[in-house]
Amino acid sequence: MRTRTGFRSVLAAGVLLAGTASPAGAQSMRDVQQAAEARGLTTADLLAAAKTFTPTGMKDEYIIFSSGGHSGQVFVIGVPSMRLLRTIAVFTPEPWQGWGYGVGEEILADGDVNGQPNRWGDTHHPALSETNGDYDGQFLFINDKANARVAVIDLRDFETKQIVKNPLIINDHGGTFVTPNTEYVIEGAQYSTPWAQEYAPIHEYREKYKGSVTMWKFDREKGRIDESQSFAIELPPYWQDLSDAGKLVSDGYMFLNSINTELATGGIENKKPPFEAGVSMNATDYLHIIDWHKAEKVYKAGKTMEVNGFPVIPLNVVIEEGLLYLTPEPRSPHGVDVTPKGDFLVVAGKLDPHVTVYSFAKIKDAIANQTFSGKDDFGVPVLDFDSVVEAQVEVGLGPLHTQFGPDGYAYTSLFLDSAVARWTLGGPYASGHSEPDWTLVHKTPVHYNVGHIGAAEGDTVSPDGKYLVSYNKWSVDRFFPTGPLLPQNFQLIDISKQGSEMPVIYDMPIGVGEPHYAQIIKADKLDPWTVYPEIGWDPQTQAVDPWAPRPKMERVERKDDHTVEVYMTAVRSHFTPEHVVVKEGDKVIWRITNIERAVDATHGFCVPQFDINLSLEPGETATFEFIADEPGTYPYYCTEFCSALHLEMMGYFLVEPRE
Ligand code: K7E
Ligand code: CUA
Repeated sequence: MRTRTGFRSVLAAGVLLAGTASPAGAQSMRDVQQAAEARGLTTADLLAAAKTFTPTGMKDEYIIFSSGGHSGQVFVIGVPSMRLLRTIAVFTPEPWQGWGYGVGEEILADGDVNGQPNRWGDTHHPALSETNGDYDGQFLFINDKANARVAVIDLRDFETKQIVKNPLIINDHGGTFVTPNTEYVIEGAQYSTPWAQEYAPIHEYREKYKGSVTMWKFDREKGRIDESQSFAIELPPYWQDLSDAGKLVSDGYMFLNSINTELATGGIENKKPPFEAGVSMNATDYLHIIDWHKAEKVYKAGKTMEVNGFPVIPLNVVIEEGLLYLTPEPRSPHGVDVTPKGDFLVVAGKLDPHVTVYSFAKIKDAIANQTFSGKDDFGVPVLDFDSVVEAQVEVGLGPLHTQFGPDGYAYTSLFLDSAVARWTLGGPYASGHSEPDWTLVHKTPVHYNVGHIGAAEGDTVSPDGKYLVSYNKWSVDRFFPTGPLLPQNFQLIDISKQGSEMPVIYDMPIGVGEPHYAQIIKADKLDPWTVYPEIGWDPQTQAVDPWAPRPKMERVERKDDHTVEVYMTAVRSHFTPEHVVVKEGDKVIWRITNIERAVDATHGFCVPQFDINLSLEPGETATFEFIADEPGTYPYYCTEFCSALHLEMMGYFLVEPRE
């Protein structure tokens, strides 16, 4: 709340500074004072502004890659300015980038679900590619929860290169996450269903409905997921949820939490317990501990079954080979996050005010010594809870997700408290901070109902600290009300100081989607192209297209009675050719190259009536096809205001009627 004390402290600070400065300095200090006073700003506000205000030309130190929720896209945001730099079109067509209107359609179509186009996605968990457990800035992966799809984005041009549809499952949620050298992109399932979209009545849940995790092999050379080297692991029909890969000491393992170990099937309309009650009936669910190194060997040894053409290690083999162990997790668990050294796993129970910290060393011992408290209903050994837990830290209400700093601090989002908790990791981390081990240090209120949080490089082997962003679900009263649909609120928190100083320093309304997780990478780890490497570059293959039109080769060529090929170039401020004449019913194969080499000299290209809309970045070539089935006279034009004579950058597409 703003009080008059705020104004007075601005004045006091101003007077203090003014007293020590030159006359010109004193005048500008008075100007600052006046401007602050006029807007009711406190000294804390001025300090926050000094930490975040980014004058023209200054670049951000970190870059956020944020999921876009059911917008199906990814957002790129600078830190500390909190400016939205770009959207990356992924599962949803996007006109500004020309994604899905002549270009990108084949990649989008690879994500079709049994031949049915689904031109949106529900993106939750972006994962940057890693080398030795650290972000390497090369690729970004993201899931679509609604249709169990995974997309690959190349960070040389920030464009989607591949979408794969999981052939086994309908939804995913425990992904994407990568193994420490991006050997695999992990996609855990969510709501159990029979394999491959088959029908089975709900009363056959226990027998027919399946849990799973899919290991997508990533080919870094090709920059694509290699579906032919990928496999899945069958799990009990729990609802596998968020997952994380082990690193350093726990490399070779992965961890998935789960809900609905009750196997609840809902049915409130038939007086059955509703899902929300049925799924949270038990005091504990199961953390899944999976040895993926071993699973890879089992897959390569061929101990798999084929489901819908995809290799799956069946649950009985999973158990026999010792690939999977469970251990209890308290009260509706959600996140599981591996500490930077890989030695502990932090699990938050949404209905438990504690986070539970598991020791990986204790897990290994319990597996070696078979310290089981029993087996689950499907025969999977359950590691004794007390034998594997290191600590339980009371952090507050509704804990969800945890991130890490470089100084032995962990941060957990508290959905119900609307706060971010800072607490201390124990053991080898104790030297980094002055507080005792495993203790809540501070809570910073956020606005409101935080889901995920992201710290700078906060889930790598070497977190940076400095900044943490609270990805809040609700903004309520923070901004001008944009009708009943309000933006979410990303709040930047300064975590550079130890102890209880952890202020919110910026609010960013995010009115373009409903993000979940986001990762924050040091900007200097990214090395994107400013123009495509050579003229005639095809971003879909990341290579020069031999068919790309070049200057002096522009033409309209009739191939046969029903096919016409167009070879076109674009440069400020004309397309060549400027007349394209075809006959009604012709198939038109249109190739166009932006031959510019200047940074940011992007041309757009649209053909009305035929739903063609491209963005051609410097050097880029694109090919699209359509049937000219509507005779008429259609101006095509450049949609990017590229030059003083941009309005003149046009031509006529003439479709002659056939007799
Ligand atoms: Cu907590 Cu889908 Cu990661 Cu949303 S999930 S918040
Ligand atoms: Cu090219 Cu406008």
